[in-house]
Amino acid sequence: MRPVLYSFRRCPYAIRARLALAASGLQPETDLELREVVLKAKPPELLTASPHATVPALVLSGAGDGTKAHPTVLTASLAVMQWALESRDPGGWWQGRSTADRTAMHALVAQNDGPFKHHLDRFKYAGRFGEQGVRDQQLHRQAALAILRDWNQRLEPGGWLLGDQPSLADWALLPFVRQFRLADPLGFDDETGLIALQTWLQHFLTSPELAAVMAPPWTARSPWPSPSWLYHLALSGDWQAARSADADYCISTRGRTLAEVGFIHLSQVDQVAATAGRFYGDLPAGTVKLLCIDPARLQKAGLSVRHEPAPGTGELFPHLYGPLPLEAVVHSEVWTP
Ligand SMILES: N[C@@H](CCC(=O)N[C@@H](CS)C(=O)NCC(=O)O)C(=O)O
Repeated sequence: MRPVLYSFRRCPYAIRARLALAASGLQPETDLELREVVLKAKPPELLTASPHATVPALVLSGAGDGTKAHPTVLTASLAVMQWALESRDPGGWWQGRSTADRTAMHALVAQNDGPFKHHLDRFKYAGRFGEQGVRDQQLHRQAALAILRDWNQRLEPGGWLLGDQPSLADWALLPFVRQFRLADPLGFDDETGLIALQTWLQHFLTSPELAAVMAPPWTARSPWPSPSWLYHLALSGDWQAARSADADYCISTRGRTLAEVGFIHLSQVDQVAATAGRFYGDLPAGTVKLLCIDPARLQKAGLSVRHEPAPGTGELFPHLYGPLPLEAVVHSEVWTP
C-alpha cells in the first residue's frame, strides 16, 4: 500500500510537508497517494485515520480506508518532514547535521509554530478575533515583525538560517513568512531592516521547489472524492434555486422531479463520470454541479438510500427516497469531466 498524504494546497503546514516529501524524491501517483481535502468537508477517511483531523496527515499503513484498525499516521508536518528526509535527503536539509544544528532547527520551528503563527493569524485574520482583534491587528503585526527581525539577523551571515546552505528550518518557516507577506505585500516589501529576510523569501517565492508543490501532481484542482460519500449531478440553476430558497433539493435527475420519479438518483464515486457522460455530456462547461453527500447525515435525517438496479444494465445505483436536505451536501463544485 502506498502512503496516503492528506493535504490542502494553501495550508503552510501542508506546503512544508510537500516540500520535504518532494525533496526526498517521492512523487504522488507513483510513491504516494495525494488526497487534496477541503477543510470544511473533511473526508471520513481522514477523520478515521487521524485523531487531529488536520492537514497534513501522512498515513503510512492501512491506507486510511478504514480497513485497518490502527494505521500508522503522522499528524504533524514536522514529523512528515523528518520521515521523508530520514529516508533520503540529497539536499542535506536534515541528514548529516550536527546535534546543535538539529536543536536550533527545532527551536526555530517551535518559535514559528508558536508565537509567530499566533501573531500571524491575528494580523492576517484580525476580523476572526472580534472587535478587540481588529483593534489589536497592528500590535500583532509588530510582534510578528520583531520575530522576523530576529530571523533576519540569523540570515545575514550566510543567507540561510543555519549558515550558507538551506536546512529543514528554512523550508519549514518559509511558507509561514510567505503568508505574512501575502497579508500585506507592499507593507512587507517596504519594511526596512529586513533585507536578508526579503531576499531569502524572494528566493523561495521564485524557486522551482515551491512551484512544484503548488501544482499538480502535488495539488489537485478538485478535492479527493471520498468513496464514503454519495454523489449527485445537478444543474447549477436547480441547485442554486434550492440554496437561495434555503429549501430541500427535490430534483431527481435532469428534467425530472422527485415527485415524478419517487426518488433522487445518486451515484457511487466510481459511477459519477459515466453518469455525467450519459446525461449531461451535451451541456456547456460550468452548468453542472457535483454534490458530495454524506450518507450519515441522510440517515440522521431519517432518509433511506436503496441500492437498486438501473433499467437495462442492472447496475446497482443508490436511490434517495425523499428530498435532499441542504445540510447533507458537504461540498459542491462545478463538475469538470
Ligand atoms: N501541528 C499541525 C498543524 C496543522 C494544521 O493546523 N493545519 C490546518 C490547516 S492549515 C488544519 O488542518 N486545520 C484543521 C481545520 O481547519 O479544521 C502540523 O504541524 O501539521
